[in-house]
Amino acid sequence: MQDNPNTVRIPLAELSALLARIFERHGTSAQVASILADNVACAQRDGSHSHGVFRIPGYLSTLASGWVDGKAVPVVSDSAPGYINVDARNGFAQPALAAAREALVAKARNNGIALLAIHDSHHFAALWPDVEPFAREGLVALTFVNSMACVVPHGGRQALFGTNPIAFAAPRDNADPLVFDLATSAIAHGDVQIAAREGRRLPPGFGVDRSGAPTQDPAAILDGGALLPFGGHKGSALSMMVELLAAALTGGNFSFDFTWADHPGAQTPRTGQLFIVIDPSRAAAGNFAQRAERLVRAMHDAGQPRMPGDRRYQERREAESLGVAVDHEQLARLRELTGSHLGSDPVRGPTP
Ligand code: NDP
Ligand code: PYC
Repeated sequence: MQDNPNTVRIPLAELSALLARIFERHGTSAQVASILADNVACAQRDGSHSHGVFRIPGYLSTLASGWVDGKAVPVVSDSAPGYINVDARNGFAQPALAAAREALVAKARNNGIALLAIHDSHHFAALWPDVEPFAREGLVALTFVNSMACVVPHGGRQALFGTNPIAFAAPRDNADPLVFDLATSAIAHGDVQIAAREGRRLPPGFGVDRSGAPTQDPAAILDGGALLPFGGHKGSALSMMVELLAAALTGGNFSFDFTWADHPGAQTPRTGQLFIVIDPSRAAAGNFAQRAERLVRAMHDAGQPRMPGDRRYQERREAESLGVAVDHEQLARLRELTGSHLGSDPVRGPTP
């Protein structure tokens, strides 16, 4: 695909190192910085634009507000043969997953299935990086995260649910895993912000303004309005399920439980995340990946041109050969945020 003329390409490792310096300079531990930097850099690499470098200002204003603890050390409790709880201690969700991941995989392999329940965590990212690696190890994984009250339940009058994403990953036979990762709202909040910034109107049925009237104006949704679930009552039911699994079950906040009012600048939801990991080698059929392959072939034969995840893998392959695409001005701002922006530009050469 032709690059936008304002885009430069930078190696993934360089982008990740740059982001890690920024996170650490703005109040995280080195370990948290490295985990978040990899997550954001990989989202940017795969073209997950609403959760790539676009999110850095939100991470930094949240850290500056004192709302999240960027140095939190998660506490992992082995509560049953197939059940792990993690108290993220008001830190980010990804370090909490990292702390429990090895034990979770061991339990899934030993028992056929295992569950990881994270609470008091902040998830400000795409979910696919959390599940895709499980599928690369031959496991099936599901995850659920609730966020902040900005979605009106079906037929309701006020925002209550979060944008509440669900991600799923399953191994294939000699192919990249099948992965879907979707908000249960008609559109992710991040994409509403991007549309507002670019002055684009949204399709009908995505949101309402502060008086509850339908609107296609993203600014009206952000200014006291709200989003709607995708697919009417069906998306609303899935969003309710996410609140139950990611909050009621984990012990984290519901999306309507917290307020940023005392922390100006805070943007990250302080909620919970649930993982279900299954070892398909324990199944009666025992040939899950081959059966997944048969399904994919049948879907292609039925006319579906691509599987969920395929667009990301395509962007990833391009980034692996050309570098990760980043807007030139955005990259300059990132370099300033490291406090040592007299570096070399991967495309334009050394800064004079
Ligand atoms: P999209 O609607 O862009 O995509 C949803 C899924 O559908 C993706 O897996 C995508 O695959 C797939 N897909 C899209 N178009 C097609 C197609 N034509 N054929 C087959 N599959 C397709 O995602 P959302 O806007 O709902 O979410 C964006 C991101 O926001 C997600 O990463 C989500 O995790 C994140 N988010 C995070 C929240 C949080 O609290 N942390 C809250 C809400 C959202 P592909 O990627 O290959 O296009
Ligand atoms: O895009 O809806 C969203 C979102 C919420 C929290 C992080 N991303």
